[in-house]
Amino acid sequence: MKLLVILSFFGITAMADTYQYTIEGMSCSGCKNMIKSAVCGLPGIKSCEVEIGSMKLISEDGKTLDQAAITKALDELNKKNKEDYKIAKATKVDEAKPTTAKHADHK
Ligand SMILES: [Cu+2]
Repeated sequence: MKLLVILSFFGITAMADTYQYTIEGMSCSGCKNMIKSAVCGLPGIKSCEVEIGSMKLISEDGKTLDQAAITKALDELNKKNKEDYKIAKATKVDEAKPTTAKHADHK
């Protein structure tokens, strides 16, 4: 919270934390729905897209994704449903930087 105030003070827009995950053990839309209900409701997540074998999460502005909570949610889901979902890869996605407008060559 303090950090957010400082960032706003300096006029820096607080950015969201975006991650793309590769998930092993998913094979159908049932898996997709289970992971969705286990992960998408976690606090601090603004956008949650789950596909078979992957998911993309975006935090609320100025917050970071709680990776431990996400892993824990999957672990609990595995235990409850005897599944074996596992995050094989987590890649931080850089926010699209504002593209400097390139002037088209008018000839
Ligand atoms: Cu399935």
